[in-house]
Amino acid sequence: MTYELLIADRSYSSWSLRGWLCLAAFDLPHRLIETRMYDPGFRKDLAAFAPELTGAATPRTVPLLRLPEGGILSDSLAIAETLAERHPEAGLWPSDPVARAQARSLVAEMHSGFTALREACPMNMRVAYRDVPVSDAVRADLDRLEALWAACPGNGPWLFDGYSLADAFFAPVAMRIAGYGLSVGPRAQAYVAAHLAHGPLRDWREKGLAQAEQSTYLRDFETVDWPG
Ligand SMILES: N[C@@H](CCC(=O)N[C@@H](CS)C(=O)NCC(=O)O)C(=O)O
Repeated sequence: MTYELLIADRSYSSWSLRGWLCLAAFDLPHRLIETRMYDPGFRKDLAAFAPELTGAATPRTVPLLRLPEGGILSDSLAIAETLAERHPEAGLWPSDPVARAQARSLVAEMHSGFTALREACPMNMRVAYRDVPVSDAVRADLDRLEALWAACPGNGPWLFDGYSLADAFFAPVAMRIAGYGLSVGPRAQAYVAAHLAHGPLRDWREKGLAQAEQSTYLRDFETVDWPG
């Protein structure tokens, strides 16, 4: 028995990516099931993944995690916390209690915030742009991200000592900064580069490129080569 994770479009579904990184970046065994968000079968796939949840309880979003012993989790934050609790040896959170509290706070803020950036720059791991206009609200989100990242104690490529759930939750933001060519300072650029070089994320992107493109996510900016 292993975890089962239902995800959608790899190029576009940022919450799917977070849910998957919570497993894949920590080598937790899982079976992946894939659906497509704009496919007429999307709702049916969600219902089929969790047949015990019916009516208004039927899941509406991805990712969905099924525990080996049963039980469905329908939110990436719950997936992160549950996996960390079940696999303390895998180091999903930093081991130091203060660092762990800081990492939890970052993940919670990512889960509930940065809406201007998320709305203006939907994740699209297939294409990179240049000269993307940046609103004041998006700039404020980027400034906040840079400040939060700079306040982290990690000495290596990641926010804490070793890859943690905080990095998993910021991976889609790093992809937005890379893909939309958003200007950030050298330290944040190095952090984005670490994500671009991260093996699991590169593998996820490659597999996404093999899927059909969704024109909904294309923007009318000048394109450049993917930076990673
Ligand atoms: N709070 C949820 C958000 C999940 C979410 O919004 N997923 C998007 C894909 S990235 C989705 O399933 N959208 C389909 C829809 O809203 O119909 C989480 O953290 O997992």
